[in-house]
Formats: sequence, structure tokens, C-alpha cells
Amino acid sequence: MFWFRVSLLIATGISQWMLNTNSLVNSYEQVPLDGQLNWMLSEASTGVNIPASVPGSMYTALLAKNLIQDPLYRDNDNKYVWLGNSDWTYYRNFTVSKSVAESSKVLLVCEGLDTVASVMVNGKSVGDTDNMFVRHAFDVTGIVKEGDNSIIVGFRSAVLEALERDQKSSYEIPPNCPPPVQQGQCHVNQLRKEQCSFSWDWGPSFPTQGIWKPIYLNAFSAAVVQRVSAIPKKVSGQWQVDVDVIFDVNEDLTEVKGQVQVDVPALNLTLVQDVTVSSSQGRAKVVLKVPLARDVLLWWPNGYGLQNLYQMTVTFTSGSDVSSRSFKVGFRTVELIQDPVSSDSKKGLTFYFRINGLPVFLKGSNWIPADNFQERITRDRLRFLLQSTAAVGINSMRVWGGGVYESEDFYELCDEFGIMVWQDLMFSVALYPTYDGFLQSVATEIRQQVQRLKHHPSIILWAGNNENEKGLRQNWFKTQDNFTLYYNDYVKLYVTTIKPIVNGEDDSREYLLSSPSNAKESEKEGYVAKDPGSELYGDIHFYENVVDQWNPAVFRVPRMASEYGIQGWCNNESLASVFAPEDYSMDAPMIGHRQHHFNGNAEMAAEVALHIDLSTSSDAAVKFTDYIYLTQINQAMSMRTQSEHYRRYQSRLLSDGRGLTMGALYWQLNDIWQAPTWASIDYEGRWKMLHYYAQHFFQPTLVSPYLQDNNTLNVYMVVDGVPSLERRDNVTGELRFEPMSDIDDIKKSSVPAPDVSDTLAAINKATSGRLTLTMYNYASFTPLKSWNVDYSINTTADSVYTASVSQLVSEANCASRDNCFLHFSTADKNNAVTSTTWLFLSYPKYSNLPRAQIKVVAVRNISPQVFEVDISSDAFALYVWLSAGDVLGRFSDNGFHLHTPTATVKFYAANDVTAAKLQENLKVKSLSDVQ
Ligand code: BMA
Repeated sequence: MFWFRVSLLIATGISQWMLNTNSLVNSYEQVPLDGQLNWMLSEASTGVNIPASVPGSMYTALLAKNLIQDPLYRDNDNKYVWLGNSDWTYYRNFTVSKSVAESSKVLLVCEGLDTVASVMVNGKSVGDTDNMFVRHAFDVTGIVKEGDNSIIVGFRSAVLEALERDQKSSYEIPPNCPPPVQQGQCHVNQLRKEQCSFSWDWGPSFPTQGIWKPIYLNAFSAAVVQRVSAIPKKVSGQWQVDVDVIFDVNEDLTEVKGQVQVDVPALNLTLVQDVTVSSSQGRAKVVLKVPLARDVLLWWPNGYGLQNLYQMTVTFTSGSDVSSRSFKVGFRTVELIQDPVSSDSKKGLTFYFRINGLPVFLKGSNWIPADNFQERITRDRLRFLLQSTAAVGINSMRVWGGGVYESEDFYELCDEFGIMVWQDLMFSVALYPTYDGFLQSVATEIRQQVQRLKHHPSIILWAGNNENEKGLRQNWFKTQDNFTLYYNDYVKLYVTTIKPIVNGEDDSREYLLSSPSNAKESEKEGYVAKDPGSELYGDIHFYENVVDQWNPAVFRVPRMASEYGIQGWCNNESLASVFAPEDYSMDAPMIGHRQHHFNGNAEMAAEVALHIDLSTSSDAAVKFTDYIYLTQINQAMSMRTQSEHYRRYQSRLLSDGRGLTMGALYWQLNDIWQAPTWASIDYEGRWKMLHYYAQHFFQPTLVSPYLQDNNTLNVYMVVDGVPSLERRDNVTGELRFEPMSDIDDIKKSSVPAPDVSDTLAAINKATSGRLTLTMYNYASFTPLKSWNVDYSINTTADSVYTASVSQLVSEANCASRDNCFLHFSTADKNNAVTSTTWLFLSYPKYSNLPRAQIKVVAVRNISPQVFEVDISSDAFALYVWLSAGDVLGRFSDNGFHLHTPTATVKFYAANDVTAAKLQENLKVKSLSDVQ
């Protein structure tokens, strides 16, 4: 019935879309079938039949034809639920040349179909799919013909398919449905589809259908390269590159002889090797080990050196089939170190990464899909997001397991910016089926994805899933009564099925089963640890939304925090495209609609109110826009407090074994729509206050003061930006990280210094200097008193000063501590400032802040897209927030405090703009404006 309907549509189709193919010199030809508006998209119940672009989905196709409104506008996600419940069909005609039609082998390659689809060419069924993460190569030899051809990709509603699979399942695979607050669809775990496309606690439900990756014909005679993977490795002190060449093969031939040529021009390397490709079901793999005689320049994470990359081309020639692939590789080693923290084995194991032999603290965040509609994610958007990431000192990113394996563009940019990727496999907050067909599909998915991605130096780790070990152990899915059943399924999926594939494809990186997990200790305890959130092993996720997150005492002391976050609203300007005027009110239904986290709005308001009084304005819109600002302050402050807490613990081991925290990856970097979420950059690309704060709390040399208790100030220096090494105490065996202090250590290491004495000078500059504390009262710009302390540290993070708060307050004559503000700066022996920061002695709600009138005094162009903005204030001002309205871009700093009457910040515009236009759009506020 279904196919009959489709054929009718084609017969009566309004347009015929033709494609011209050029014949190539050799017999290998690729015929692209994707493109702008050269497909038709139809849906039977509505009679929709429109030109559509591929890659694409039904949402963007309908939007382009104005048949629906912006799906992100107000509650349109709810209005368009029917789209996900319907079956959508893509079809087109195309022309094929004689040479293609007569090739010995013609494959229809679909790099990605989302998700449940049947494919027909010229009326013949060529294949069915149900995993959007798998590349398919359907044999269409003898089916495509010279001249006109047709293709139909008929999708089935993923929503209905998931429901049906649940009904067919012999037992429940929870969770069944997302919490009602998410307004999403059920049973997404039944499908190998982007899990958050059925809704998440930060995003709407848009269960897309479509051809989401390139689609083309591959015509050849014997064998062509499908994919090349390469892993540079250091073997006995010598670099070699393990190259895997994966082929699409004409399976009518038992073997194909040919030549593989590997070229790395920058290393003057060319290697030619005869190979015999033996076909197994149309696929084959050849492995080469390419030794390098020359020295290479290493690839370093952001902040540690350059991201040297080498272009590599691999060409396969077999008779007239010539096919090749080019990509970049980087030379770096990665080790995940899980050793005892001390000679007392009860104190647990370390969990940190060594890159090129050096321990590296992960300063990072978590990545979610950048759009509900993958086809809208351009390389420019990714570049903007990842450049913004690197710009604030982030060196690592976890690609979270509820989205998609990201695009080539994404990983190429991570390679380029030095962002180390912790790559989850796409399983998240759920249990999963383990019937044979499902496991086979997963096996293909994992093999293909690891092969596709493993040449990227940025990837440092594979992790099987997001929070499924914790969920199972902590009975999130009410499975306790059948624990063994679900435990066996867990092991079957992540251990028996996935682990050997990942390990077999890539022996250069670790595979962790889950995040969070106790890593080695989880494995020892049978893969599901008794307490997967232990601070003594592996990583943790921290979410406590009802504690005072401005107080570091509430946080845990893990080996690594790979997720921690708190919500804040997106920027006000970013709501303009999705809100109607009546939505700007705390009680408006839209405020509830955009909040997908259970009790999220109440929690956010309560968190803010712990620290700052909410606005009491009688104007609902003013009250709400003030609230947006306050939630961003709260989010930025909470994450500053927590991130610095982790960094201070990196070289410190408590007597109970906690400590040596070697990573802080906050949740989450980016957004999928305009809403209150954990993100630091909103959906429209505007930095939230948190993102500006990240550039301070992730500074390579950081002065980090905190109140150890209500009356004790403790000031730390954190210097993990300089090369360090591991040292153990002779007696206790306790580990610590020490900045290198010996020229021989530097020489022996892989540190990228043209001159070792420069490296040593940089290390000395970070590890010793003078700390200056200055106390102010909010009533005046004139400082009350300063204190100077010389310091020198020999671990990567150590306390350099402690003092009694009441004593400082009284020495400075600051009257009440509620109004005292401490400024900190460190300088090297030449008085060059190495870091600055500040600390309140009370929360702002207890302070008596003067009413500050802040003005934009001048805006100057210093280059076409860079401006200087001078501001002035008549009083001390907290959380000074500049916004540029419709002018997209970012400031050099924002959300800062003015303890001087004037300041200058830069503005980096995304597009060309005049100083006058920028000045017109600029707005500035500070905390005293919230009444
Ligand atoms: C963790 C993440 C996400 C979620 C976030 C905020 O559970 O892994 O699933 O969005 O917390 O709740």
C-alpha cells in the first residue's frame, strides 16, 4: 500500500529533477544525488508534495516552503507533533551515463538515513535501514540504467516505530517515556537514532526524518576506497602510522590486486605497496604500518603548544579504478593513568590523562547537538562555537552520548583548536534492547564510527554511554526487582558487543564503559560498580540544585568531574525571535514551556534568591529581563566556584584518599534552542555570563581565593598551564604534580620549547611572585588597604596565603564585612601582572550597593570588526553587563565589577558594523539597576 502510494506520487509529481553526470577518465565514478531542492518530499495524509534539499529533514523542507512557521517559535514544537507521527517520502529522478550504468559494480551509498527507511531504485527495493549512524552501500548494479532513473527513500515515523518496537518487546526496556515536563516522545531507546530528538531536559522534541548525510552512486569495476583511517603511534621511541584502508569491493571477484600509495608531503614520505584485497560481503580492509624515519612536530592541546597537523593522502589503484582520500593526522601520545594514589590501596586510583608524556588537567565542557536539524549546522557555526571554546582556555570537550557522532568538520576543528575530545558512544540515560538484530546494528555502527573518527588527534577517549551504569545501579529506571536481567543486557551491549570492536579498531585509546564510572574499579566490580559515583575512582557528574553553589564546601572532591552544571536563562536578545510580547513575564505559560527540567524554574529562582534579591518591579517585562540577568549571574558564580574548587584540588590528596582532581568539564557548552538551560553559549551564539567567566576560572595561571570557613580566607595559586611531572612521596607513595624546575627534566620531556631556558623562565614566572590583596568598601573607589605577600609553590596548585577575615576587615577599617570587596593580583619579579581576581566577603543580597550610573562614553573602531568601548561609572558597580542588541559578537569581558570609575572593553563583531551602529545598540547595566 505504502509503495503504491509513493509510485502514484511520482507518476503525478509536479517536477522532474535531473542530474547530469560527467564521465571521468577512469572507470571509478561518483554520482552525487544530494543537493539544493533537487528532491521531492511528500506526505500522504496532507498531500504535501514539495521540492526539498538533501541533506535535510521534513521540518526544514516545510519551513523553506513556508508551510510551517519557525518550529522554535513559542510552542510550535507542540503544534508540529503530527510531523513526527507521519511517514515522509523523499524521491527524485536522476540521469545516469552509459559508463556508470555499465560499470561492473554500482553502489548506492547513503552516508546517513534518519532513521527507519526503505529504499527503492527504479521500482525495486534495494534495502531497509533503521540506524541513522550507519553508512549503507546498497548494490544497484543492473538496477540503475543509462538515462532516466528514480529513487524513493520512504521513511517511517520514528515515533510510531519506537512505540511498535516497545509493544513487540518481550520485556520492558525502560525508561518508557521522558518526564512529562519534557513534552517528548516515548521509547527512543528502541531506535538507533539521536536520542535527544525525542526531547531532553534542555531541548524540544523534533523526531526528524530525512536523508541527513550525503547520498551518491559509486560506480567501479573491482574495488574503491571507502574510508581510510590512520593512527600515529610511538613504537619503541619511533613514530609509525597504522593505516587502515577500507574498501567497497565487487564481491563477484574473490580478490582484487592493486597498489596503495601513502603520501605525507610535509615529511617527504611516499610509500607504495602492492596489496591484495579479498572481498567479504562487498567490504574489505587492508592494514599498513608506515614507519617514519624523520622527526615530527607534535600535536598539543590548547594552551600547551601548537596543533601541528600533517596532510596525508592514500590512493588505491587497481586497473582503471583509482580512488583516494586525504585528511590530516597529528602526532601525539595519550595515556589514561589509573595508578594507586598512594601506597595505601584503599585510597583508590588516579584518573588523569598524560599527553605527550605530560600530565594535563582537563579544562572543559560538554557538547550537545548544535541544532535540532543537523542540516542547519554549517562549518562556520561550528567554527564559531569551537573558536569561542578555545578562546576561553578550554582544552577538552566531551561529546555527550545522547546526540550524534559529530561531523568531520567538528573533529577537524577540534584538531585545529587543540580541543581534546572525550567521545561518548551514542547511548544515554536509558537501558537498551539486546536482541540479535539490535546488537548487529550496533556492532556495525560502532565499527564504522571508530574507523571514521580514529585518525583525529583530538579524540583521547571512547566512552560507552552517558550515565547508564549509574542509572542501573541507582535504580533510576525502577529495574531493581529485575536487576540481573538488565545487568546482563548492560554487559552484553557495552562489554561483550562494543568493547572488542572498539579495542580491535583502536588500541591507542582507552574505552571506558560509561560516564560517570569508576573506570578500572567498575570493571573489577563486574562493570556496574556498587557506587559508580565514587570520589576515589574515575569520574563523577555533580548536580545538586538545592545547595548553595557559591560555597565551595558543598562540592565533592573527585578524580575528575566530567559534568557539573546549573541552569541560567539564554540572553534576552536571543528570545526576540521566538517570544511574543506577552511571553516576557515570569508567570507566562511560555516560561514553563521552555523549561524542560523538572522543577527547574523553582530551583533556579531559589538558587538566585540565596545570593541576590529578585526584582520587585511592577513591570512584568522588566522583572523578567532582570531575572534573566540574575540567573546568569548565579550560573556564572556557581560554575566559577565549582570549577576553581576542582582546580585547587589537583595536587592535593586528603587523608581519606580524595583529591588529585585532574579535570573539570562543566555541563554544557552549547544550546539547541532558546531556553533556560545549563549552556554557556546560547543557541543564537551569544555568550552567557558563564562563558565570560570561563575565561577567568580556566586561566592557565590562576589566583584562586575562597572562604575556607566563614572567617578564614585561603588563597591558592593554580599553575597547571606549565609543564609538570609526577612525583611520589618516598614514604607514603603519595602522588603530586610538580611544575618542572630542572632544566634536564625539561630537556628530557617532549615540551615544545625552542629554548629550554624560556620554558624554565615561564615556569618560574608562574610559580613564584608577589600576591597583592586590596580591600574596598562598595561606598568608594578608593581602596582601604593593601597587603603584599611573596610566594613560591612547588606543586601545580597550592595555598599561598591564609588570613582571618575579621582581622582583614578590621585592619582595613571596612566597617561591615557585608560591604567589603577584596581584589587580588599576582605579579612576577618584574612587576608584570600574572593573574587577577576578586572575592566578596558576603553575598550581594546582604550588601549595601550604591546606585551606579554607568555610561558608554565612546566606541572606537580599531579594525573592521574590532572596537574599543569606554565606559564610566559614578559608583562601584557589580556584574556590569554589556549587550549589543542585534549586533552579533562578543566582548573581551563581561559581567565584571567596576572598582574603578572607568574601564575599556573590546567588542569583536561577527560581521562588519560601524562604530555608530554599535554604539546605538549598546546597553549596559549592573546589579544596582535591579530594583
Ligand atoms: C546529565 C547529562 C544530561 C542532562 C544533564 C542535565 O544527566 O548527562 O543527560 O541534560 O545531566 O540534567
